[in-house]
Amino acid sequence: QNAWTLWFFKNDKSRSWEENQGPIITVTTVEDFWSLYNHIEVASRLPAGCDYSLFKEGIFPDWEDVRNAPGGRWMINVDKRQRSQCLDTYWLEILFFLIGEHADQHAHQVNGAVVNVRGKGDKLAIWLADASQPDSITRIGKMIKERLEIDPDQTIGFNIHSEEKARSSSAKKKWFV
Ligand code: MGP
Repeated sequence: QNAWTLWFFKNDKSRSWEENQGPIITVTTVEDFWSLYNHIEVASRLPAGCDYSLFKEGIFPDWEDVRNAPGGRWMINVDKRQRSQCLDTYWLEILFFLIGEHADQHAHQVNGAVVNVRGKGDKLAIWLADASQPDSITRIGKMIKERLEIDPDQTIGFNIHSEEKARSSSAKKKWFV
């Protein structure tokens, strides 16, 4: 349905956050996706401070892009001890969710996804276009939990970009599933 661009973020302190984001390649077919996936390092082996992002072609992976600005992101924290066991599987499942357009009638809401590799604990996020659509947001959140087989007792939260931008990382979460 869509062309998807993979981005890489490397934390170089001499450059701005935006300058540290660089597009790697845009893929349009499943075959292209696999040759890309097989050529790059898995997330769990990236140095701390790096990110991969996969976004629909034309969307910059930041809060400021016009297609992201009214939206938000579902956040999944991956404990340090879970990195080797879960991070790469979760990320691959999320990539399938994106390129396979598995959100069905809500697929237009899905702009992209990010994996943050961090010493303090890794994070995965699914970025949605419109934070004013609680029904599709919660539906997608439930789909992700099911797909990743996250324990139903464990909650994941949705952050609104505009609030996050304003309040940095301590933003309040508006929805949980
Ligand atoms: P981060 O990389 O999402 O998480 O944001 P990290 O490194 O775990 O840090 P924490 O603050 O969540 O604990 C780190 C910082 O990068 C943010 O505080 C912002 O300064 C910057 N940043 C992150 N994002 C997603 C954006 C963005 O979309 N736009 C801009 N301008 N800066 C961002």
